[in-house]
Amino acid sequence: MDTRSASRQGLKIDGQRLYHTLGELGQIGSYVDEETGLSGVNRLALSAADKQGRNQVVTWMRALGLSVTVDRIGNVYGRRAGVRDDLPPVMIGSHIDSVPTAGRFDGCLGVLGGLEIVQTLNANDVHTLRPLTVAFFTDEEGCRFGTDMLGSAVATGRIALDEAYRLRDANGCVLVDELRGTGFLGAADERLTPPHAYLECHIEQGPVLRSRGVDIGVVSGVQAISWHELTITGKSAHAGTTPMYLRADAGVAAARINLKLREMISSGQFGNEMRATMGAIAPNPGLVNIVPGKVRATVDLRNPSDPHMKDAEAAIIAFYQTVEECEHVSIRWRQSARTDSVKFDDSVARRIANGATALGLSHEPITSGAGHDAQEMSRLCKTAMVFVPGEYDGISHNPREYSTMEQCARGVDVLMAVALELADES
Ligand code: HGY
Ligand code: MN
Ligand code: MN
Repeated sequence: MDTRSASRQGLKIDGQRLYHTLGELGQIGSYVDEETGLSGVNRLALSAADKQGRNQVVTWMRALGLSVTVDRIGNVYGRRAGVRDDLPPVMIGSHIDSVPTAGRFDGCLGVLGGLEIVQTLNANDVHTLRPLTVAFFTDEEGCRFGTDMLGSAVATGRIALDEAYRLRDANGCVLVDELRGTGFLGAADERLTPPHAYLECHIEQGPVLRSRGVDIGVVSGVQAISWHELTITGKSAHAGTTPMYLRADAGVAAARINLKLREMISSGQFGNEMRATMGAIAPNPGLVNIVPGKVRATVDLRNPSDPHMKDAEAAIIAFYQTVEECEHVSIRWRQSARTDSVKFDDSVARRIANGATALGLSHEPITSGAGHDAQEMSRLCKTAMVFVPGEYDGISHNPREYSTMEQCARGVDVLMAVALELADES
């Protein structure tokens, strides 16, 4: 069968249908954000909302005629047969789990964009030489069980399945039990057979593309990521009667570490693109008239340079010791996530740039500030990403997250053009 049927020339997805599907999935786990009055999304990994979202996407996969496979870490693969169905597929994927204060685009654009491509190919009777697989990976965000890109890291061998199964959330819930509870503890081998290529379309989640008026980001790679979980233990004491010199204030210790991160960045000693965040700061008992005896906190370091990242990690770990001595506290810390910087495949990135040009879209190379499943998949096969701009400075992990229908449709049109090229490679 000729795989290059004429109908694929100038093929475009249905942007309205894509946007509608994004809105439908965005209703699952939706809540009204107090601060903005906007509808946010809370589909924490393996929560009831995530289960509902998963079932919805699997229903859409099956309605498109995809054969669905669920593996032992809950990754879901929807496969569209190729003329040469024996060949490794081209895979399009991302995630549908979210942070608790999400918008409706992060991750979902990549998964629903893949389904929109399948629907467009079906509608135009386009057959590809290679199979096409649309995937969503378990717990990309990492904010519930403490380590990001979990499903794709297990699929590509960076994290062992039993290590993933033992992870616990802040309430002590064990990952494997939560996975079983969603009904997505599958039977398929979690170690993925390398696809021919992997593509991911994602919102930029930052201000660069929109501020430059660029339609498409050709993602060259992802910066290094390092997460620490800190347990700072001091001494709870009366806020009024305890003299300052007798205190072991875990709250001050956490504050000093947070300020140190800011000083490290302004020093320029770790390059001028380092980013650091103390996202979680939970004092205990957390009451107005008690010196906090314990603080659980997190440190999130990002740096496009691996050597600078290593230096920054060494510097902040040394500072933990300084704070222990000065504030008379103890600090236990755990490396909860760690990935080196990743460079994507030049040939696929070039195809994305050429695809954008052929569609009359402007494009620029960009390094991803956020982590993505693509960085894990790049260990298995040639991989690259398509970024679309976001409004409101590209804000993300916030209900204000917003990309227009045109921005989303353009990204998925480029994704489809490149996927079709790669799917015809023998
Ligand atoms: O944290 C990240 O970069 C991604 O959103 N999980
Ligand atoms: Mn994401
Ligand atoms: Mn995210």
